[in-house]
Amino acid sequence: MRTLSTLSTLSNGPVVPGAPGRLALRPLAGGMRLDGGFWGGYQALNAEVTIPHGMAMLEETGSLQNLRVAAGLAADEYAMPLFRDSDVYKVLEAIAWQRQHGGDQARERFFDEAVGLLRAAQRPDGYLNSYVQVAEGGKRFANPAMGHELYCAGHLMQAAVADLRSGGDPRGLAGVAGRFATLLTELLPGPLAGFVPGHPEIEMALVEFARATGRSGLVGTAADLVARRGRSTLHWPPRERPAGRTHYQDSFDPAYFCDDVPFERADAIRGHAVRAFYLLSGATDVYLENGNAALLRAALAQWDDLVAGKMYLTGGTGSRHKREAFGDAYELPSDRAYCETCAAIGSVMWNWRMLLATGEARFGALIERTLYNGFLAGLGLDGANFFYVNPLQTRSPARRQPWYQCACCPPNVMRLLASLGHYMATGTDTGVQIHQFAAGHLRAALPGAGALELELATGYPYSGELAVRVAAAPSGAAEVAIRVPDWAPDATAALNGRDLGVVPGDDGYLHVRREWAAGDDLVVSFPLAARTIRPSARIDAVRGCVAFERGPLVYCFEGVDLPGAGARADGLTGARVLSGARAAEVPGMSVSGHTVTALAVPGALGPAREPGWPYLDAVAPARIQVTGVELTAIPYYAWANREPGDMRVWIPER
Ligand code: FUB
Ligand code: ZN
Repeated sequence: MRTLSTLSTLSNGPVVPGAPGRLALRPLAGGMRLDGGFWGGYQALNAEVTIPHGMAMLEETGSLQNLRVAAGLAADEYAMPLFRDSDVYKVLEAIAWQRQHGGDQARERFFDEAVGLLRAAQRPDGYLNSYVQVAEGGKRFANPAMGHELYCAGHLMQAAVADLRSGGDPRGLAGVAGRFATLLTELLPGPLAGFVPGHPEIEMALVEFARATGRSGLVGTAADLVARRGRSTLHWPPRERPAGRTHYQDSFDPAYFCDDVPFERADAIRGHAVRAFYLLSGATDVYLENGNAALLRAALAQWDDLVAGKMYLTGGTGSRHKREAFGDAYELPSDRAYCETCAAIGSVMWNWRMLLATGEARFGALIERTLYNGFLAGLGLDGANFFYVNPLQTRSPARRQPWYQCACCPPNVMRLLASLGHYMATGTDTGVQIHQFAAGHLRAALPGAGALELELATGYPYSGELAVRVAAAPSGAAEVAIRVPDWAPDATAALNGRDLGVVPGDDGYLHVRREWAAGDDLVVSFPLAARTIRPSARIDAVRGCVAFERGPLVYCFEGVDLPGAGARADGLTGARVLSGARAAEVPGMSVSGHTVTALAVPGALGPAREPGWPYLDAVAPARIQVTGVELTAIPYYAWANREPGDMRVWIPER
């Protein structure tokens, strides 16, 4: 049985719940230190390339200038969109988390200068929003649906939490955030009593800020904001239109804002995907603090709805470009998939909270699927080019961009990668649970028994072996639990070379409980054979197609890998895999200098143009000449890093 008697050794990561009674698992103090390996490599790339790139882009694209203008230090036009401040906050958050892995003078100088600007721009009563101050003549909270003031305030608070937990000065960024939080505690119950923020984010931020500062009253403010939703007050265009404004380009109903049904009664995941995930994260955080079980019940129901038919194989979400929204169940077109990178990040953030709340392996499994696929595809292998949308099929060449006019995704990637070690493992009073597999180090304090310290070595996701070496052992027995992915039910484990003959428990974890000694070696092997995946027949868009996975990776085909690629104008259009074909592994393929295990799949290519029209009777396919080929699939996250071409995850089976 799991016990969490104390939170005395608090984590310094992004989610640090204060009420042990509501936690099945607790985050580890220090998280997992990522040392090299796949994710350590990405974290280093983030530190060396992605974050500095973000710092430069904030200057180049006017986000910092907006703040200078708001502070009265410069005169300029406001650089839209109106939530630019949030990009600054997310980069600051990334810098703060990254500080936990080693400081850097240039990053810290940037951080301090930005905090100086924020201080200068903040109004004496604590209000801060460069758009409202510069472009709206200071008219505050006039546009609840689209104004993003509390969205930006939430990102400010999350950045401040990261700073506080990474040794920052409590009077610095946290001072700025604290003054805004105080203003909100005055306004929200009073003049803003009917205000519902159009884009959730403030809810989880207030809870985290409460946890990090001890201002527990802010949890009530967050709970109130969650409870306000669901009365269909949010609408665009606004029901009461400002005088003189008649033309609105688009319209958004309450469901887009998750404002159509009170959270506690909502059992469907719907609306704008990022809004939905941020609200779910905030509501789960509120549950973790105040124990309102109706919030957890609704979150669980929405999770079931998500995985039952509103999520792509990659863990990506949002089937509709229009409104960046979830579609109906099984409405999962590959080519029109939106799958915003921020939605993948929001899903990881929420699933981590659900894992802490329930201890159930399915949440760790979804984090894994999303991290390796839907999320990671959003970052180029060079660390400085991004995708905002992550479809599962493109016909025309897709090019990654160094930044976006609406730049929510790139800095979101930065903050997740910088804090990633905190999403890997958890602890209880009697042991540790390893949910994600990475090379690194972790330390779990076990009350009254000392600490269990583990060194983890693995070539995951390309090797299925995870070696766990005990660096320091507690007194008495302790348990190491390792999540066993659904695709590896025949995982094996050996302790100090002796086969343990253990199988995963019904809860999806392999449990090894014993008195550990320093130097003990636990080696778990997950067989990584390539798998052919078939979609439910309910998903119209990919009926008759298959996809391939190996370990946690979803694979895709790129036109650039076709034999004679340059000469084929129709790219992958005529490509098929042979019915029942098995994929063979091709280790050591280089994709722009990044080594992957590719898959070779027996397939066929039709002619560049099919004769006649594309609706064939039963005998007609025989008229179409096909050539046998070996098709190459690479991990989906690595696509669009070579010559531009087409791509598909799902491919017809012949
Ligand atoms: O509205 C702020 C952010 O911009 C959203 O989270 C993204 O979906 C993008 O629309
Ligand atoms: Zn985004």
